[in-house]
Amino acid sequence: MSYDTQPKASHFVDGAYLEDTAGERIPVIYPATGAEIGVVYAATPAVIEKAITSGLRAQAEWAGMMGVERGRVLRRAADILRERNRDLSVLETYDTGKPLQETLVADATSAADALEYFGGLAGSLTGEHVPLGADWGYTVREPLGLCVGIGAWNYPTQIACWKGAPALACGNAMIFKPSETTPLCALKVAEILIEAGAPAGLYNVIQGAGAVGGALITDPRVNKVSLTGSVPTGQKVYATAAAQMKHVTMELGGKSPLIVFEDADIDNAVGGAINGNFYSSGQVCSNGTRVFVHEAVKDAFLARLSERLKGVVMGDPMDEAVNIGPMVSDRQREIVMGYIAKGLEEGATLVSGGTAPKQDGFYVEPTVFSDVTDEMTIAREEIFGPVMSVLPFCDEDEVITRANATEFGLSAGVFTRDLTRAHRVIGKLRAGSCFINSYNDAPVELPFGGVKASGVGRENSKAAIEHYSQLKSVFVRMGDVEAPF
Ligand code: TXE
Repeated sequence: MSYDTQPKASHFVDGAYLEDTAGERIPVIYPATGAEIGVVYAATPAVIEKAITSGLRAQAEWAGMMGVERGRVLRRAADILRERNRDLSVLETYDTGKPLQETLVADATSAADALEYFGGLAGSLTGEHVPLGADWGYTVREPLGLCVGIGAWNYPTQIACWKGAPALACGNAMIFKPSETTPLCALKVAEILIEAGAPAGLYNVIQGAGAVGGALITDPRVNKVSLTGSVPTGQKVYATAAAQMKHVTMELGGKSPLIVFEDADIDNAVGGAINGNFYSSGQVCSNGTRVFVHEAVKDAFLARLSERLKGVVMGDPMDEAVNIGPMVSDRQREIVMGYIAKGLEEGATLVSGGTAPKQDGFYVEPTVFSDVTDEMTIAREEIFGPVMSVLPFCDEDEVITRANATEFGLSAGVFTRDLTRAHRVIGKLRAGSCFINSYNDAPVELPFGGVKASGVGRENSKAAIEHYSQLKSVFVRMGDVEAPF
């Protein structure tokens, strides 16, 4: 397949590609081969300044437009993303290594959903009238101003739009900094927004690692930061934002429980566990990596899982028959292999996988451990790779306590045919995004986000509007003002 992976320039600022090779060189590595397929340069102070000044100028113009006009631009961008889905999916695969089989249905399409959904909402963002006896008041929903989005490397197109679409719908401008590991896809989003009619500067993309992210969020002209990343980075970014009282949305890590009760449909539960551990080679923040399986069905669950694992096709992610691609980077492969070694060392039983095939690219086999205990490292820390831990349990109260015994609280899932138990258990699990008889669905209509260390705020749905706008309230006196003197 011939495809030009070298972007026209590193950044997209003020409506056009922009280059400044004085910044740190960032190689773009194709995870399936380890080959360098492009290069970008980290934003210099001059690039950052241009991103901020053009963003401020565009925001003033954009906020003055009618909501339906803003919405039309977003919905046009959604249409363009869908028309170019195949090209954008190929690029997503080059950027991340995720199989084309996945990227064709999960990345540009999900990004388009966000633009379409928030484009539709843009015209109905209103305040309210508040009667106050003879007087009255009203509220106005106003944009925050200039927002910064900082992305992780697992869903570069989706994250660029999950942050950009609600921000723009509310009348803000955004500067998006992709992860330095996957710099390509967000540039296409910026290009498409211009094509759809967004004013130059409204959605700028600049490259770089933590230093560039840090420079953006310490600038007093920036009003909000939305980060998808690890908990340690979230803590740093949140603290930096707090110093200037900026708004934040934090989508961070997880170590989520997926509970399979003895009355569950085992095939569906196995399907949920596969989706919640091996999709995108396990590089998904909401993954249900602690699979609690009732003792009575543990053997049946593992037997069916082993059977289904025969369907793994690992290899060239551009081959649409392939359903497991490489890790995003050599570093990530090393991190994952380190956790697999820890699992073996601490006495978990290896059911399948466990090795990194000796071939080009950063591959790790889908790996399942059983007899995992709550204290083991693989049951406590986010691995961010294709490693499933199966933990047996006997009793509902016991499994709820164990499921909640984590610093994280992003997601949780329950498989059972008992309707009341499903809702009772979900009600007691401390997690933001939950699933009953399913795992890892993320429709734009439902809020997405975590509790505890997994984050602050919500993406998607009407809830995201709260995180990209603020209310002004206005008291209107109809009579005379009474004063003490
Ligand atoms: O993430 P980071 P990394 C986990 C996963 C992975 C580990 C490290 O376990 O192995 O984190 O991945 C930017 N100010 N997750 O290093 O460091 C950074 O440039 C401002 C889970 O890629 O959290 C990138 O754009 N920005 C997670 C983004 O933050 C800063 C998804 C995330 O980087 C910054 C990704 C700073 N001081 C990794 N430091 C999930 N659960 O979704 C870094 N950045």
